[in-house]
Amino acid sequence: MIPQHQLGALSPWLEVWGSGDGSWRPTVKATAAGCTPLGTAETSPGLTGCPAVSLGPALRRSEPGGKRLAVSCHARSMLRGPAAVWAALGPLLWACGLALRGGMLYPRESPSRERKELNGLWSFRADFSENRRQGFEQQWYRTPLRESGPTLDMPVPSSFNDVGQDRQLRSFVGWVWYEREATLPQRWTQDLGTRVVLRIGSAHYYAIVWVNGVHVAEHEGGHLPFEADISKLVQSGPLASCRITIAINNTLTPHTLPPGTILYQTDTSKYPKGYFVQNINFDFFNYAGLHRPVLLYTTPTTYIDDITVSTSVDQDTGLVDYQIFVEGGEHFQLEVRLLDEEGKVVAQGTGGRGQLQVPNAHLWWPYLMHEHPAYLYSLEVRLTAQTAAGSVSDFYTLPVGIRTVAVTEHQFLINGKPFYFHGVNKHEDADIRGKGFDWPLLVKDFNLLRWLGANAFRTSHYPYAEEVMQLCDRYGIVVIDESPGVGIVLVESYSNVSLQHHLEVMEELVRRDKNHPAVVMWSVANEPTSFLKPAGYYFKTLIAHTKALDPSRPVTFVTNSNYEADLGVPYVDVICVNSYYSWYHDYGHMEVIQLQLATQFENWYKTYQKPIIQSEYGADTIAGFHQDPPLMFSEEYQKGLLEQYHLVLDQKRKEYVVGELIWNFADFMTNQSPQRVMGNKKGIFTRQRQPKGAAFLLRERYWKLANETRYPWSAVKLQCLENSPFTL
Ligand code: GCB
Repeated sequence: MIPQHQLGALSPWLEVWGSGDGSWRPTVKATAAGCTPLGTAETSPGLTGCPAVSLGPALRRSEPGGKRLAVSCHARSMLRGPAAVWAALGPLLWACGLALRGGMLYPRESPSRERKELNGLWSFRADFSENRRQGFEQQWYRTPLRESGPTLDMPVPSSFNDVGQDRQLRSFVGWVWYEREATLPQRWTQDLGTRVVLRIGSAHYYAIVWVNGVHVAEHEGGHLPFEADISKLVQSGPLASCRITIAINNTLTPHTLPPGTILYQTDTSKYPKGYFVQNINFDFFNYAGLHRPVLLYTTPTTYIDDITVSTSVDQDTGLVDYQIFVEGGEHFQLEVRLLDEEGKVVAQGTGGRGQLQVPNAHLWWPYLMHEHPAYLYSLEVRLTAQTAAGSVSDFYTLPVGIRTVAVTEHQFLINGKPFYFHGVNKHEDADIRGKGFDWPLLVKDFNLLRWLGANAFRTSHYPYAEEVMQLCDRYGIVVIDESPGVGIVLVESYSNVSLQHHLEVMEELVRRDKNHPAVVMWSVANEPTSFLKPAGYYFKTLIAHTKALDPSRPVTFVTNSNYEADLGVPYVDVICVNSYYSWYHDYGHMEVIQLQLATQFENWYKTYQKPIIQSEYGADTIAGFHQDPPLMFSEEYQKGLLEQYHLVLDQKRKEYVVGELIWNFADFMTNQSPQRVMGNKKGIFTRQRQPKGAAFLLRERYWKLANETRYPWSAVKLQCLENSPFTL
């Protein structure tokens, strides 16, 4: 049992526990740790169906860090069985889930919008105090961080783990504190018609934000952006600068995504007092910090808050349905224009929703599927609002690709044509910066993808930076967009608290990525224990919710369960299967691969009649290890194993297999273990992006596949010419 005072130190939220008597008047048991009660309070049903929670004084005084209210149904209700619980709770949780408000448009400059990047060096301190709460007890956010103790220089964006020489910081679990001053242009602080927004691209895992000592935002989950309107704060005084403080906690629990657990070691003959480690069930290092750009941007006070675009095709005419959401005012007009790549207006409209028709539309095609892939139009939105101060305008331009996606019993169709995924799985991972966003790395990766002839990747195992998705749109690299639902293994991770959070994460992901033509499918999870009893309801709910959020794209999760036992696959549109024949079993016996792989495909297909993607396969390989005849970990073994897979894939892709994604694009860092030699070495490129032998093998294969599957069929052969491939 974990000592409660210590759990309290690490777990940043409160929970609301339902009484589960069916009437939904749950009592609130608030805990700073999910364990230690701070107080109780009665609740009453809210208007939206969400429980309106009124908190007792103990709770209102709750410690910093204890903020999030989650809805959970435990104990007594569970005794009555999941079905009864869900009959009562399901609709409520859905209603809560759908309550996510506001848009998350990527902050672009326009005549009405400015942006100021806050990347660079921030002040930093990890709270090594025993309960990790000294920062809250001493209110480090109140005054400049340097006044409460020593600070380090920390680059942003970057993970904090690998930039220093301190072993303890590398594996630190708990709260870390970031701070920097930002000087603001005078107009931002003096023009009350300007809205100033602070945007954080990704803070892993739980973040609390203060500006000039005032709490402005909180967010759970790395990998997705969040923001705070700080206009009032920066416009209320004589200051032309503001101090931004961000506290981040990388503690994972069974209910976070990804989940994790804290293990306290209490045997004092073996471990020092208070010793604990964080355990995870996923195979990558839990890098933490401010991983993506932090920036300030402006809009007018009446502004374009969100745009949703969905496209379809009627013969040669492209149809662009749009919906625009405005905040901050009631009286406004909206005009939209769609421009082609030459800047010519091809369609226009007015109002908050409508359909634009584009005769002879250039469709958005994947890389190597068409001679002009990735055609992007620009949707220019202009808002004119009447305010007390007169008329103001807001402008936002969104890239739009016109394309369709569909799934049949045995095909994945893009623009009505069969699409075969030949690509990779990636990680956001590199030396020193960890998961920190880095343009040179990103451009290198895209150059390698195109060199390889890859037309797709999966964002294994969490959403990637927005800039990555933008490049996919521009280059035609098709994306299976995955949530951080990786390592869902424990039965507690199927609880209602977990499901509620997972629903919210899917909302945040769809809200962020819905307009990217490159995104063709959502993946809600990777390798969950989908054979466990609660998995059926969990995935049914999660997938249905994701489809409700975005009816235009198929939804999947990636399985490694047995085809007869998997309780989630009945709900997916495409079956994504991971397998490691002759790697994690039958070690060294490549001769069994063909039989085992063919059986795998046949079993899944005969059970479900759905298209299948081989979503992972591969072998750890130490670059430079050679052995012939091949032995495990040599470059020859990696190539040999892939070749065996390819023999079967070449048969089954004529039937119902619609893709193959190698594990992995590049070597990446993991936790230390006897199975990992400074990380996972299944990359076809090293962590420094140099090719192993398998990269050349795959390159030959992918270009051959591209030539077989391109559209429109022409006599012209595709060839890779440095960075600008294409036809000869
Ligand atoms: C898997 C996981 C991936 C691991 C990989 C491996 O099935 O999805 O996260 O890294 O296997 O190399 O074991």
